[in-house]
Amino acid sequence: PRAGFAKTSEEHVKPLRSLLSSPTSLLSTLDGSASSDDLATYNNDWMNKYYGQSPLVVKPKSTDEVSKVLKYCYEHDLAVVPQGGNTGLVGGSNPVYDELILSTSNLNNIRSFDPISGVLVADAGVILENADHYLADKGFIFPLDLGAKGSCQIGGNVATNAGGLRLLRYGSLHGSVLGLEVVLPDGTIWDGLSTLRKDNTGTIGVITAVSILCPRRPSAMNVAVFSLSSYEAVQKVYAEAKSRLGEILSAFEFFDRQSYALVTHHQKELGSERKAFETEGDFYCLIETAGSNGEHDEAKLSDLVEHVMSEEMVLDGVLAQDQTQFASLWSMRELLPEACGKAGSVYKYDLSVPVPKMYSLVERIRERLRAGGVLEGDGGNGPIRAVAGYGHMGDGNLHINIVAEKYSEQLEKIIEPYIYEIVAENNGSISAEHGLGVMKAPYIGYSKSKTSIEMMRKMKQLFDPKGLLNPYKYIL
Ligand code: FAD
Ligand code: 2HG
Ligand code: ZN
Repeated sequence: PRAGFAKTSEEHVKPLRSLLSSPTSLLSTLDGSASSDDLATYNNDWMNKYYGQSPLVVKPKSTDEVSKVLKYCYEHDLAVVPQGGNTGLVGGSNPVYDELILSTSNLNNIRSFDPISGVLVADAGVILENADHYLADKGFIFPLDLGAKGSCQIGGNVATNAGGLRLLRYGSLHGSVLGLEVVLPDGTIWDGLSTLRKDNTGTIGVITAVSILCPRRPSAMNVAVFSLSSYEAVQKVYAEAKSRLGEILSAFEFFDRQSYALVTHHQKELGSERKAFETEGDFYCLIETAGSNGEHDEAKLSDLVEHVMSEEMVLDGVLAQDQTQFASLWSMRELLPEACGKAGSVYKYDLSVPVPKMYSLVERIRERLRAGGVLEGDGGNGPIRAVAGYGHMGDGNLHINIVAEKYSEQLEKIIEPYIYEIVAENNGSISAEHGLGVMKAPYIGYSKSKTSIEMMRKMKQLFDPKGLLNPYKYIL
């Protein structure tokens, strides 16, 4: 039920607008400055699974404005949801009831870049792809890449500690975060931009700027995709890739036949050409190399390709010959969330499981759905259309996307908490990289001990004593 916060009502519109330098920085159905359709983009999530009811969005243009808005909300007991690009996949970025939405979209300046140290200081609302393009011009790279790069914002990335496609190379994003500027729930601005720390805030403050250590952009990159006959074969190729590519291995992703079918269909609809495999398989893996000497890297990758082909570890392989093919091979993996979304309503699970056991979870979920009478064979026209398994093999991070005809309580009950039980059985985590949000708040006990949860609760209480920031999420 809705907690006892004040209602986000009309009386707050004028005072809040007066805190903002531009009248267009406040959108509300309460004064007719926006329609409910205008607000739907902010209220609804990327999957169309979570729908908020907020009548008010503020889009401050400076840290100072964020501070004034939060101070006002604190004094008037208004709950607030910070929102970046709204690409989160666990319902964390949307209101549950009428919480005010504080969007960081208008905080979008790059503040500084030092080409000697590689330190980038930028506003939280800078879109990830824009930050990376800016860095590319200077020979640097953002130490995070993910399929949502065109919309997600670096503040949102840091708040969720997003993992992404190159964690294998650059490590956890928090390892690259040198500092943050944060506005606390009562409006206090904490300038931690120049200090060396790797802490994130998420629900205990609004990140307004980040300082990030960016590596040099590798001058030579290549990618290969293989089709394989079994998950065991994927593991063998992974071991070979690690030993034969060593320091130039920068990503190792895998996906199954069901994922491949969905993405192939989606790419056809998009009209994008892609080199097909002569022999398709039950599994696919994508290997990326990144280094500083093209010839050396190519020799290593060719050696790997030759080896896995001659040892019949793979069925077929495609190696990118140019930049266009590089992007097109990557798109096979990057477009997977979108491909699943186009095929139906998707139940997404983002799990950490020991690599050898990873795929058995996908099989167990399929069995469970078949036993429940909602999945026939591999899918098709029943309530469940497909179960796709893919993920960041190198990070032990499995994504299960259950594509349903529509979201229903009956389906959810078949899947949850069963899926979390089998994760706990395997000592895994129910949230590898996407966070807990609304979706997993009731299930945190499957991955965290009572003591850890209590510590998190105390931290939250310390920074946000009124519990105004992003309520109903994360910890209940
Ligand atoms: P939002 O979705 O707006 O917010 C996410 C959470 O962060 C919310 O709880 C919100 O309240 C909070 N938040 C946002 N901004 C701030 C701020 N400035 N201060 C405090 N809190 C804030 N995730 C991965 O980890 N790896 C992937 O490979 C990956 N791929 C994706 C691919 C696609 C196609 C999509 C749609 C999503 C993917 N994600 C992935 C999910 C991922 O969490 C987000 O894409 C991204 O990190 C969220 O950034 P955002 O700006 O959209 O944040
Ligand atoms: C990815 O790895 C993202 O593509 C999204 O983390 C995963 O949509 C998903 O389940
Ligand atoms: Zn992922």
